[in-house]
Amino acid sequence: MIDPARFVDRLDALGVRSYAGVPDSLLKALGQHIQATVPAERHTITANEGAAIAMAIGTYLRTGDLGAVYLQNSGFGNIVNPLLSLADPDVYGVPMLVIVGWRGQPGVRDEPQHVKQGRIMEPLLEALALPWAVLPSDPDEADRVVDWAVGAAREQQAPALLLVEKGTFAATQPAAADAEPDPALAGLPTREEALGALVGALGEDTINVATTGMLSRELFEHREAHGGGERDFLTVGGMGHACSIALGIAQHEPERETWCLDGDGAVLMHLGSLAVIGHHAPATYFHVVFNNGVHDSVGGQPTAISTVDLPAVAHAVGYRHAARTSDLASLPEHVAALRDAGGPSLLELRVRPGNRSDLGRPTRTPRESRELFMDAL
Ligand SMILES: Cc1ncc(C[n+]2csc(CCOP(=O)(O)OP(=O)(O)O)c2C)c(N)n1
Repeated sequence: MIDPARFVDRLDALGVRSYAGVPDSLLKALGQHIQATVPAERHTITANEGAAIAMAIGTYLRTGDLGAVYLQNSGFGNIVNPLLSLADPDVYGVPMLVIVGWRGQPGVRDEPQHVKQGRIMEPLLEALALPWAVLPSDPDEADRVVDWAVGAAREQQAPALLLVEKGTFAATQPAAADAEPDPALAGLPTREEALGALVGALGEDTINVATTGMLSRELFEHREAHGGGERDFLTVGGMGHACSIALGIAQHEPERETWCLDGDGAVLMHLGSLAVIGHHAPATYFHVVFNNGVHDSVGGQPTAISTVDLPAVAHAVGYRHAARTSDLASLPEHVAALRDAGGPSLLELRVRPGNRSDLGRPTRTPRESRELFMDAL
């Protein structure tokens, strides 16, 4: 296994000192080391993966230095556009290093949403016709491959990509459970408590579209324990698109309410979609953002939400009503206020990071869930 400090030091010695990316559980140890040691002006957690490629382009344009980008391969689709339309040697020829976490690698058990993306990673990388390699987990071999990739990027004036298998980086930080709890968060409910209280307040008739990550898993477990949930759609992949899936449903469903249960990282990933929801303004569309300030599902790395006034954003893009709370006892009143105002309306629910360690995963296949959902509608 590679010590993340050694990897970052090696890049530093090669002149690669700026980082941008969207966090990945498989790259958690590397991300934590970057977060802890690289100054904020040289490390940006971007809204989506394409923006990280764009930042590396900007870094190169201004400094002539290579930027490093990190992402989970589920975000690969988001980088293809700026890679091929801008950074590619056939266009501007911008060198950079792109570090891709390989979920769904053949032979490694993973969730359904990662399996095909994982299986076709190598042919996809071949198709890009850019320099790429799998990062070896042996530290000395890894050094050689990193040197080669940075050299190839410079020589070919091209992005070079490193595919990273599970378990390549050694964990160096204490587990979240050992870390000191943040006193500012102590009074906030957990996402799971807030989710249980919200679905209770919504009643049984709504259509619910849940965002990517732990929230969907928590909703599935809640339904397993308490029943219901026939009209829940779990957005197991495609982070950031739950709100547009809900819009597509609401457009064709004028009778029932459609509720999008979103995350702060996910809502920021494609924030432009809020403007489209506000513009089309379906009266049956409701949006709840569970804001824990971080990408909790992949390791708790911060999002940019701490400087965002989400209700103000919602108002500004045409939502009829928007509010914020962390008080679960007030949820029935908030739900009633959203319903009275009509859609699109938004509630920001402040919750604290973290999840149950024994949280399960959906036991139905996505295809089965989709069929049940459509039958229920
Ligand atoms: C396009 C894409 N990029 C990255 C991921 C990996 N990923 C899954 S969940 C998640 C974090 C979601 O954060 P947030 O919406 O704030 O919800 P939380 O996990 O905090 O509940 C990330 C980065 C993904 N599934 N898809």
